[in-house]
Amino acid sequence: MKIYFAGAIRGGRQDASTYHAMIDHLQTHADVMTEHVGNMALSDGGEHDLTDKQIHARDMTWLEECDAVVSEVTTPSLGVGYELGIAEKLGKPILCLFDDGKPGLRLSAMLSGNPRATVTRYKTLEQATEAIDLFVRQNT
Ligand code: 6K6
Repeated sequence: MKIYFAGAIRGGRQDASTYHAMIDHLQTHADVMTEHVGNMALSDGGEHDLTDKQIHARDMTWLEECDAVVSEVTTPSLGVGYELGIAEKLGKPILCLFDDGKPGLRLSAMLSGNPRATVTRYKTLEQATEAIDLFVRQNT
């Protein structure tokens, strides 16, 4: 199973270690196409090898090729929101994971009210990985 993992990059890297742990867990079940999202050395403004145009083209191809999308949506990100809109139109199963333990953050109604997305609010990484396991089982 090919998983497209989405998480904030220019939106902010404060949750990068959480993305890393989720990707590590996902890799015990599946092929994660976007492993770089969990790379803790990747900053929101860091150097990279590809132009923005190449990043967009590559990520759109991977979205078309994936079997499902898993996203961590606590840090708001234009790129993640865009990817989720495209994934919905492509008919991909979508899991959105939102850390409910962080004060002052509210999930967009475009996700929390979206019947095409499975939205899980978690407080511990264990709760998030349980939701990932269930989502993978239901979509394999
Ligand atoms: C490194 C530092 C700054 O930019 C980079 C390299 N950029 C990206 N590389 C790979 N995927 C990217 C990059 N920028 C955005 N994306 C995609 O959009 C990822 O799949 C993420 O899920 C999402 C993040 O969007 P923003 O708006 O938070 O950057």
